[in-house]
Amino acid sequence: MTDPDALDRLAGRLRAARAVTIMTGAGISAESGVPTFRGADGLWGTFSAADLATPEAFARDPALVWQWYRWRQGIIGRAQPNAGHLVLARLEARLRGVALITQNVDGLHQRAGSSQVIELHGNIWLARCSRGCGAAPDAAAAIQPGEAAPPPACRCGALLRPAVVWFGESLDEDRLDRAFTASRGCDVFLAVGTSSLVYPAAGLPLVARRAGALVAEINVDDTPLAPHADIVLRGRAANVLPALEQRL
Ligand code: BV8
Ligand code: ZN
Repeated sequence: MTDPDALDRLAGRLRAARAVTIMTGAGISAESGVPTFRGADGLWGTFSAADLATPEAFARDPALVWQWYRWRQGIIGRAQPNAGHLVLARLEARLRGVALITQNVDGLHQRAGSSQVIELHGNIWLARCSRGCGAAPDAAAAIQPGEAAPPPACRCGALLRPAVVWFGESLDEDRLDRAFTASRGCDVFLAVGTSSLVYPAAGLPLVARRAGALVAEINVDDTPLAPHADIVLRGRAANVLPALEQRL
């Protein structure tokens, strides 16, 4: 059971806040049936995200990388936003100055009704040119029936790639700037369902803390962020977020 005093404390600070920044990771989509990256149900058996979510893996075997992303699209396409996603969407209207940053590429926050989502690591439903010819990201090309379909090609002849950020790749500067601005300018920073291992995202709560924000975490397990958080709520996001909303 999550600590009711901690829930009350966080609810009070959220109500009083002029600006609230929320950052989510794979844990918020776990109850929607989307595997997390580092959990026991980790993504895709013998392969790990570190093996496949890299430019090197794509250069070496684009068909395998596309197969992995189509397998994930299949799961995400059948998933529904869960109670945690829905609470965060409602908080936009209930609290002041809400910014939602996500490391997830599943698009479930948008399907839950969140309107301003900063997708730090991109979106699995978009494909872009692997040569960077400037062709607009192509949603249709990213979604082709069956995992075994060959990798889609750009009109310039190069392969299309999933429009996500791989390990060793820089994040989109504009999105990163907006995320840093939201972290520096908030009174409360709430991290939900992230292992706080992947940078630069994992550095954002510390940016908020240095700027004087209250930092809170919702997670089923311990994380490297917990010792730096003012409030730690141990529990599943789909349970803790509704309990928090009831106290607002
Ligand atoms: C970059 C998109 C500049 C693709 C992803 C050494 C030290 C520091 C940094 C580095 C280093 N070596 C390399 C780096 C940089 C590297 C990095 O941080 N590596 C880490 C692993 C050490 N970062 C990068 O490469 C980034 N780029 O830095 O550019 C640069 C350039 C060149 C060279 C160096 C630097 C790019 C990072 C983005 C990678 N792309 N995904 C795709 O999705 O396919 S990362 C991937 O991990 C996902 O985006 C995911 O969102 C992200 C973070 O994982 P989480 O979301 O936290 O998920 P995870 O499974 O880990 O944890 C789930 C959590 O939920 C757990 O805590 C669990 O307890 C909890 N949970 C589970 N169920 C629930 C729950 N909580 C609540 N309720 C539940 N029900
Ligand atoms: Zn192209």
